[in-house]
Amino acid sequence: MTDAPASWFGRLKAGLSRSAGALSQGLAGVFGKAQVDAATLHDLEELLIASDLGVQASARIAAKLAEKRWGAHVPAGEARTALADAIAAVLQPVELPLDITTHQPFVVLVVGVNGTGKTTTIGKLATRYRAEGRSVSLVAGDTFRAAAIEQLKAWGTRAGVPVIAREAGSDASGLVFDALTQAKAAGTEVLLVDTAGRLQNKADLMAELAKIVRVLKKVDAGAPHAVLLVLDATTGQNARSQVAAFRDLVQVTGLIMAKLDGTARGGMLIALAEEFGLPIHFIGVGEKAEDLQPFNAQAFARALVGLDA
Ligand SMILES: Nc1nc2c(ncn2[C@@H]2O[C@H](COP(=O)(O)OP(=O)(O)OP(=O)(O)O)[C@@H](O)[C@H]2O)c(=O)[nH]1
Ligand SMILES: [Mg+2]
Repeated sequence: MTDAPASWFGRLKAGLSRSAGALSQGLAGVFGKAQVDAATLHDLEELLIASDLGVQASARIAAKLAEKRWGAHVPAGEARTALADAIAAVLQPVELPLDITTHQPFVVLVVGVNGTGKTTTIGKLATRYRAEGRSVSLVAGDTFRAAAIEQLKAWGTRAGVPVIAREAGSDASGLVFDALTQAKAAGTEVLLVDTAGRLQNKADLMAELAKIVRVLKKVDAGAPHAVLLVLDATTGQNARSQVAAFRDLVQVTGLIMAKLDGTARGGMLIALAEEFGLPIHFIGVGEKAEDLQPFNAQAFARALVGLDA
């Protein structure tokens, strides 16, 4: 994207304003009235629901704004700020950093449906942890496609970290078993395991993922120490079924929302926070290594309603 603003916040804000149901645009109409009354708050609640926030979170946010007892016209900036604060309050509980210092090697299994941004996210995480001076290894657990292995190797080269891989078509569980054994012996601090994308309703592929987890536990009963589900922020309601399915099968411990710089449906993140309460560790706002940011509830809420950082 050549017209993308330079800062990560700018890319986030631009992405969140780009989708058809963007909240920031709809707000001008809702808060533009002379009186802020019950009807306005009803309209706001409808707008929040239409912007993918979900019925429960939308009701909670509207109720919080009703407490303001605004009488006459409220300046747009004040209304947006109050809304951002109410949204941030819903998101605050899931703003939880990923602590990779509790075990060694700390095994991160990255899962999700096809094309959400798993491999890219691993590359970004590797870059981040390397910059912190940690020893990192990547595991090319997507053994289905040669291109997937090459993609991870390219990230490994860029980040300056080794990639443990086998030829395409190999058994992913066997590779993962050897990789963790090797990482333990080498004293690696962080092991990032890539997996093939799989639809949450494909039982055989999901069973294969469960097998990867079982095999990791044979080497280290506590592994994987984090199971991160990468979601594509341009996805709508299907994200809910992705979270439910992966959570039930491989005990997802946290979420990463990628592609928030695209035509992102950011309201979804709020619905997921309300429904599942899973930590949101990072957001992706671009394709480059530096485009992974720790999730910040306040910043996200402000960008979503169209305010500046
Ligand atoms: N704009 C943008 N693009 C992203 C982001 N994260 C990933 N992508 C792009 O999305 C595409 C898919 O990313 P991958 O990392 O290959 O996704 P994946 O989940 O590993 O895909 P599979 O292995 O095929 O399931 C690539 O073109 C990435 O560059 C992001 O945060 N923003
Ligand atoms: Mg991949």
